[in-house]
Amino acid sequence: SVVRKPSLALIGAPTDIGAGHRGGSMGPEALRVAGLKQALERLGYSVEDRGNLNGPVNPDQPPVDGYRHLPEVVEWCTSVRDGVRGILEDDKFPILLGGDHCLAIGSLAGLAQYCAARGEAYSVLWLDAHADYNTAEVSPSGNIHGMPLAVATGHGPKGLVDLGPATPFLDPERVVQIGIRSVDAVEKRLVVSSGMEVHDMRRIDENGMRHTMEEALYLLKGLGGHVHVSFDVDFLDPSIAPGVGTTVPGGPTYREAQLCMEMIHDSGLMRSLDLMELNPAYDIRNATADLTVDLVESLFGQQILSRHDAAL
Ligand code: EXY
Ligand code: MN
Ligand code: MN
Ligand code: MN
Repeated sequence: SVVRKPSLALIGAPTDIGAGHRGGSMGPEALRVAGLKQALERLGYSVEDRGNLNGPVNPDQPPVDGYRHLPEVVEWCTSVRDGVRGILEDDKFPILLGGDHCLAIGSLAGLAQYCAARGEAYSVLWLDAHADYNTAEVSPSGNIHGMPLAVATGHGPKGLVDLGPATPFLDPERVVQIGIRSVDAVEKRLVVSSGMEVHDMRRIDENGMRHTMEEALYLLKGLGGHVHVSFDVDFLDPSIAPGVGTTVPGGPTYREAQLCMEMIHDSGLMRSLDLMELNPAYDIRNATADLTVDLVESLFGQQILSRHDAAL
């Protein structure tokens, strides 16, 4: 049977408000310059570019009560929430162009509102070098891009934890993380006790990417409902993706990353996507944006040869 390709809608959030370094605000445009829309259209998708959301400028201030730029982050995440929910309500597939990972609080809240209105469950596949599970009490930086999953699962400031239809708006038992290799001291304890399924780089070293993704996708398939992929580009090894704000050595190789994306595509589970933490200020010739687009093509079905036996 021919599966109808979803209509895709890009939405940019040009801000680095939650990050430790400036430059993520250029991420959306870098992805456009790298030809994201055209690449997806070549694969047969209809792609609408809804342009960029607006929000406050980055005031570049130190943390207040453990959070950097909390009021501005609330404004940006509210805008992202409404933009992503609007795309879903238009029966389209949202692709959020970041911008730093604090914005995933908005995309998750918008998805949660959409799913709650339909009595549907949702789960999250989180590709990242970082667990993003810090709280103000234990964060070494106060940067909210290190906190989105803690916030979504109810551990965060009032202005953010209540952005969804209820608090919490994400069940940690419905979160699978891939590629984790940088977790702070106390954050480790929070992650281990959270109930999230974490496939860190050690497990990937031992089991390989194929087995890791088979396990992850099997779990997500079993959970049922909408699957949201949050792709933090610093998931990738810095040797292939230097254009990010927070590099961590020892990430997936180009081939491991391609296999990861192709297996997500083959599973048919993905219903929405974040492309986060691209920071072309740390790049030359926009190479990381080009690589990101290349991997997104695999997420949406590009294959080396016509595949005869899908991985799943
Ligand atoms: N764990 C560190 C912190 O909380 O400041 C670094 C977080 C980096 C988060 C990037 C988006 O993935
Ligand atoms: Mn992240
Ligand atoms: Mn990260
Ligand atoms: Mn390609």
